[in-house]
Amino acid sequence: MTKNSERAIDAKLTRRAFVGAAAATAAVGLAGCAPAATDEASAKDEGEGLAFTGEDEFADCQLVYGCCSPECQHHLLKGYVRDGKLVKVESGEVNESPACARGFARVEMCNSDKRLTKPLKLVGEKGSGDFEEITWDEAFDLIQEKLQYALDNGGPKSIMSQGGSGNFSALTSAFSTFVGWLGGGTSTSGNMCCAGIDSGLTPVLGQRMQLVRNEIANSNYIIAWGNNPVISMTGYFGRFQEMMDNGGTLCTIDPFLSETADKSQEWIQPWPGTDSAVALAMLKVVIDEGLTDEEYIIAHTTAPCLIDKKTNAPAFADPADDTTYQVYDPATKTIVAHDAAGVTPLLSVEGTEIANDYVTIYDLIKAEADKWGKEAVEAESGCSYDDIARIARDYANAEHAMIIQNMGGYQRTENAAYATATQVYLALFCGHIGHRGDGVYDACGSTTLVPGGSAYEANPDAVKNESIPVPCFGEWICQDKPTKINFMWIAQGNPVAQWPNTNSVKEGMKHIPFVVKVDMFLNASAMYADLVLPVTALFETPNVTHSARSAVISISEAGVTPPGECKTDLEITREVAKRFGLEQYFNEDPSVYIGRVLEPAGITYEELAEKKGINAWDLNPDYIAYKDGEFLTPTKKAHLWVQAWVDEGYPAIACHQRPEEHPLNADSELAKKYPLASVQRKTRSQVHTTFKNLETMLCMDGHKPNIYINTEDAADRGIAEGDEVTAFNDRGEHTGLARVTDHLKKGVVVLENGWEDTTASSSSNVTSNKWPTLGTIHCCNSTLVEVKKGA
Ligand SMILES: Nc1nc2c(c(=O)[nH]1)N[C@H]1C(S)=C(S)[C@@H](COP(=O)(O)OP(=O)(O)OC[C@H]3O[C@@H](n4cnc5c(=O)[nH]c(N)nc54)[C@H](O)[C@@H]3O)O[C@H]1N2
Ligand SMILES: Nc1nc2c(c(=O)[nH]1)N[C@H]1C(S)=C(S)[C@@H](COP(=O)(O)OP(=O)(O)OC[C@H]3O[C@@H](n4cnc5c(=O)[nH]c(N)nc54)[C@H](O)[C@@H]3O)O[C@H]1N2
Ligand code: SF4
Ligand SMILES: [Mo]
Repeated sequence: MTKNSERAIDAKLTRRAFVGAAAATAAVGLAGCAPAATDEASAKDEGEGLAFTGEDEFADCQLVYGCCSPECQHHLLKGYVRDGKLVKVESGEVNESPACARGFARVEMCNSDKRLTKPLKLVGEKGSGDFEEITWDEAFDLIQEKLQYALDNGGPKSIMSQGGSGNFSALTSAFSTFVGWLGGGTSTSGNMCCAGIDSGLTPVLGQRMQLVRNEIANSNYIIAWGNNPVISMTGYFGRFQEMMDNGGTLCTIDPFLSETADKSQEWIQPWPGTDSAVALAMLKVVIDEGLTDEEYIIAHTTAPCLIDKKTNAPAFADPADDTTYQVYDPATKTIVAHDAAGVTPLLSVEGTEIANDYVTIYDLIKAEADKWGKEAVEAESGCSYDDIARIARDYANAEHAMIIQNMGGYQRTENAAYATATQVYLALFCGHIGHRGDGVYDACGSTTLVPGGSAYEANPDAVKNESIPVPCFGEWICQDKPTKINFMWIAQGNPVAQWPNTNSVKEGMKHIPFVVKVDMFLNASAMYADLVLPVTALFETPNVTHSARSAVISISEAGVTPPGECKTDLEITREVAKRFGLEQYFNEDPSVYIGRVLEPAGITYEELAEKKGINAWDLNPDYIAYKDGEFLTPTKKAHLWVQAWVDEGYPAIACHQRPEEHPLNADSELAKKYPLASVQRKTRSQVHTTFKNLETMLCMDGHKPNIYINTEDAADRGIAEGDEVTAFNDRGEHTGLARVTDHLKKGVVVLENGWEDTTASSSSNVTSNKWPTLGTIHCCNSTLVEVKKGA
């Protein structure tokens, strides 16, 4: 007999509901995994099996469309509504890939009895959970009073408005626009997600966003570098499978046997935070064995451009114009403009008559790669050189090859900017960018294909104040640095659970006199707020998603009756704005704001309202990222020497720098005390903390966090499979169940992202909040811990 957890709960599946296992999960949405529901199902299973009854039990329902838009794949979902209640969810018709179990769990999310229904005012200490219900009028009065206090006692810069990854739809962030109209508040800097791409790829290629997802199946060799698309890009993993079915190879670089590594033909396990050494070693193989695409490098990158040895900076023809790179023309033995017609410049000027004064950028990159020969890279990464060299050759020799970076876990390591950039160097040196089946990939969506507009009019005169780097949040807030923060508004994010070093974040929250949290649930951040406001959920909120994660532009309709007194983010902002005489910026009907977002793409509100979703590929069918080697930099070439890195105090050529918190720094006091490298992973039952509080999801992955530990490391600590264990360091503790495995590099433990201290124990209790780093990186995957048995 099938285990309860694996069985479809509702045996009476209709044809429409029977869209794979997902629909079964939709039915679970209302039932959860309560024994009563499963017992009933088991009776049905034994009696009727999964018979198709022919009845359409949802025929009487109204349909409502909505875009599932946490930081994920932004699927358009089709909801079935009966008597104002959401009863079923399916994947929308226009999606490029099927929606997932989390999307279907929106049934449980909408109907959850844990939903906030009324404004809550804190009456005890922050963190105590001691709240009392108040009316919206009282809530708005309180907000007005506290905002006025902030304006009178520190000005607009003493106000923070914090978003997050909970809802990427355009109308959600109204309050941040409102703070702009107050004059401009203080924001945070540093991307908690993928700062590696922001700081390592963007300056090289000129733009962060690239859409190469549609080319995955056309590739012959793909490296999933420190990311796990089976879980984090579920909808598109079929394309990787198709690539493999066509004879292509998937290679995963991950210290852990992730679900993707498990499906790959190649898997290497570097130490966390050593990916830049691995990439440079691969580059060395490619250069030494003549596998580079010289024609491409010369035509489309700054590799042949000259660096003046005296200044250590590019030899610009016009020092005031940083696009006037120069190269050496061997035909005329002269230095000429990088874009001079008919010139084939030298990639290396070693041994030429200008060698005393100049090197090329290529020479500098080669010197960096040369540091990572067999012995060095084996010692640093713990991987075999033969494996690294084979992967390098196979990648370079493949007709079409990709490096999938997405928003990979390696980007949440201290050297993430250079880890990303060295992978980009590798792709450029092999000419694997700008053609069908090629690419260096960062997750993206419709905004790459067609432009989008802003929903709300922003204050052009809003002051941009000094920001607070997220890793320093707690510390700076408590020191009133750079300014005293009097008021904080948090929507779409859950910083107490997701920002590094939870205890310091909690201290910061306590120090701010008035914190407002707008959410569907009383989560970890709401527990540290002075006022909690209930917001409407998907299917209850009008919105539009023209986004950075899906090629489909989607509408969100309000067809479900929200519980209690929930309001939309726009409605809440409108009322606050009214009290400050700024309601004119938020007074329109949502359809007007949706129309503004769509206008630059040539789409009207009415068209989207009718079609529900529009695939932007249809509007730009010939798009290929960096087609024909044209980049979005001022020179249109890929910039391999990066001034922005120098400006932050780091080298201009990407290199490997070992993270400070690392087991290889064996002499450091920290590594002696906390010898294990911990990294984080996403699971199928959450997008960060979103979904993780739903029974459906807890049934799927268990009610407690898993802590993966290598068999030998576990034995050394007397830990057995399933034991309750605690990962800890000076910052805090994270408790979970030991998963003892050989499929994890010795010396590394894997912690799960998305748990909150309100329901279990958050892994952010231990994560590193190191700062400064190049690009203000979230260093959660450069965290040392020790693990002990017991809670
Ligand atoms: N189901 C689900 N899907 C999601 C999300 C989610 O929370 N849940 N979140 C979305 C978002 S916002 C993001 S950013 C993406 C993240 O997508 P992924 O990057 O795929 O997710 P992670 O699980 O954080 O990390 C993937 C792998 O990185 C490995 N890793 C950690 N450190 C290192 C390192 O130093 N080097 C190498 N080579 N590997 C390392 C981990 O062992 C892990 O298996 O997923 C998106 N999709
Ligand atoms: N320990 C650890 N920390 C991490 C990571 C990790 O792997 N490990 N990953 C990092 C990454 S990659 C990312 S992207 C960040 C994500 O971190 P966050 O952006 O903080 O993500 P969530 O925890 O999902 O928070 C989203 C919140 O928005 C709420 N929400 C959803 N829709 C709406 C809406 O319409 N209106 C309002 N007002 N609220 C809404 C949800 O209920 C939820 O509370 O976390 C980072 N932090
Ligand atoms: S959670 Fe992500 S993958 Fe799942 S339906 Fe929503 S957007 Fe799609
Ligand atoms: Mo992320």
